[in-house]
Amino acid sequence: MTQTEAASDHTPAASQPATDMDVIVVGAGFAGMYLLHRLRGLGFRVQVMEAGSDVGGTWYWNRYPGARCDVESMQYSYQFDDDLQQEWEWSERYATQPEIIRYARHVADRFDLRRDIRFDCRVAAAHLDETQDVWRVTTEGGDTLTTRWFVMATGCLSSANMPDIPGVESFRGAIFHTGQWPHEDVDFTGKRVAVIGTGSSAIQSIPIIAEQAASLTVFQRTANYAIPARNRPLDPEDVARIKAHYGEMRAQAKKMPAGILFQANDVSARAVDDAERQARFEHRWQKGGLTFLGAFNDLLLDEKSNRYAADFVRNKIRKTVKDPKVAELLCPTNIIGCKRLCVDSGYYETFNRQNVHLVDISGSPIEALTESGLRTGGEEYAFDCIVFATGFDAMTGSLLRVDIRGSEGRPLAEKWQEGPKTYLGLMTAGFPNMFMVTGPGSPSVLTNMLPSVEQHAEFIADCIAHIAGNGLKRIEAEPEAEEAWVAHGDQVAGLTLRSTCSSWYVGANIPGKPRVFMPYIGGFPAYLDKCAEVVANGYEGFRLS
Ligand code: N01
Repeated sequence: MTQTEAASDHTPAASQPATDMDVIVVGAGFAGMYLLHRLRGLGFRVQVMEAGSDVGGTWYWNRYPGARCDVESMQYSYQFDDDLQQEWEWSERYATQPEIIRYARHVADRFDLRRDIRFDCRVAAAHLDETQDVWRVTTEGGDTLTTRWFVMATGCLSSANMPDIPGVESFRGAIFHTGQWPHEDVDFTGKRVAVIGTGSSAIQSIPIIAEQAASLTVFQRTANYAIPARNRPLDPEDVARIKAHYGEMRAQAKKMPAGILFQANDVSARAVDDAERQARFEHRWQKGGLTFLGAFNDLLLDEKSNRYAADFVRNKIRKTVKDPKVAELLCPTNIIGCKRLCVDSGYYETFNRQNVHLVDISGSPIEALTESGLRTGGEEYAFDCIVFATGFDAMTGSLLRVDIRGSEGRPLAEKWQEGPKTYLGLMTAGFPNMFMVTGPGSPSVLTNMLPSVEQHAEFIADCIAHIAGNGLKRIEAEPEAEEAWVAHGDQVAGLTLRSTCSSWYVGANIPGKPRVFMPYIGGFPAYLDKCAEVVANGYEGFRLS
């Protein structure tokens, strides 16, 4: 359907009550911005509500030192508008957070999005009024707006996880969370700094904080694997080459399991001799980045193959870190890639600095924050600043923090108390006319998020236009289709090593969270095919009425 056809078609049927808005979208990150643009183009009245003061979503909040995307900038960008992708100039292989925010602002200005975004507006509740098929959306400020369609575009990693450690209020120094970094400059010069956590955010920020701080102490519960980024300025010739064939490249990328174009090696790590295996790992290590796991086709499927890759990285850590005891502590023992792989710039080298110390807390959790620092293993440590790089209540956190109630007033939190269930990660049965972008059950965090959110935004916008254009009022996931999708998701998750460890993918980082492998791991192409089939079969698995 063209945009013009839909715009003229979607006018609500006369029997439908007037609502303040046709669509309310929560979140002005890359998903919310594109949804606004697309839905507006289809002729809908759209209101985006955004808790932050500007666009950018996850990149608005995660502005800690060293924050940078670890998907290459030429791929981590919108593709819906060719002029946009031709004109925008990325400066480095991996874009910094400030550059990504500049890009988000540029998109907001270019498509005149701000006039339909309410900033500093956190949504507290969304309740379905089933008598009228209307959602009532209430903000923390107490305003209520009605809407026919309600879309949560709140991101997968946007609900910061602040561990429940006693004494937080007694600490006299400054506390930071990487996912809620202040917008003012933070200067660690001359300060004694603690970083708690060794995930992607910590691994990016630790080398930068170490350069500033008088001393930096890293509290590590689980060692993590990091592959060098090998970041560099982009070569104008490479950029020109990509831009000359951007469409082709994007199409090729969509055929890759993670939606990221790279040279995958379709050979088992077991099928080659040791010399060749080492050479292939070394080649990937020198290239840098997440595609290290593409060195062989079974690194996430076969434990022995995985061990070859893990041993390779452990040996690199031992060669890099001079103090053998520290090196050993930094060597992860779990499956590589089971927790999300990290990409670093000088992380392991940082532990060779005189002012950097590593404290292993795997056997003795942080007992308390004190007035002057923290206590663990019976020892007191004094700090001026404590940085929590402790991650997020991933995938479900930002959805469940809003009081969402669907049919018969049933809270989403109640429906998902045993774990999230969705159809395609887009809708959940019992919550008609409510969509999620990259919800649990979508490939989302296992893919390049930009093409993933674009695909979702297009699916949702086209679906709304289809319903409205056909004089219908309501769409809802069928419980049977949802169960089948959840079962399929569980089945494919069970085939990989990724589901075997205590990661945020399974909710293991949040006490009490049900253990469910949340993202869909069947690959981006399989997911795209499924969505296309669903649409071709008249929104199969959804109940339209
Ligand atoms: O969070 P994490 P993150 N006491 O959950 C530790 C994306 N991302 O913000 O492993 C002590 O990975 C926890 O320990 P453990 C990316 O998808 C992307 O770093 O649970 N420690 C772990 O070490 C990434 O995966 C980019 O034992 C505690 C750390 O804190 C995701 O965001 C950059 C603790 C949390 O690691 C999340 O990354 C940044 C406690 N009570 C993030 N609680 C790029 O694109 C938790 N920990 C580059």
